Amino acid sequence: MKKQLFTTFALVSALSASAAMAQQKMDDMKGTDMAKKPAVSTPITHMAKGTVKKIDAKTGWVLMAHEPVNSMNWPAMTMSFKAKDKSLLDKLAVDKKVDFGFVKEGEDYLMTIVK
Ligand SMILES: [Cu+2]
Repeated sequence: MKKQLFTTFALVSALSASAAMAQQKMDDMKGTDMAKKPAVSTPITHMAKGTVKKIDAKTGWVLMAHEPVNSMNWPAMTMSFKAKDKSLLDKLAVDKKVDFGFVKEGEDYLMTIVK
């Protein structure tokens, strides 16, 4: 009996939680472009600061020692990003510290902005 009551309670909480979440989502979308346009998944651009470690001009892969990225929940680390287009590489040089933006694309991180 006790167990059954608990199960019912858990179910009701789960249902109201998801209803609340759905409501929250709607509120978030109000006044944004997403509310008007059909849902096209636009990748989020994450901004980071980092020092260029290596550049592979042939493949466009760049090794970066980046500072923590809060929007990704990342600590500081050294990892590779793929430059979205080769013109971004012109703004990079080994040991240069840059602000850059990237998006997650499949399993890769695509560098889309270099400041
Ligand atoms: Cu990283």
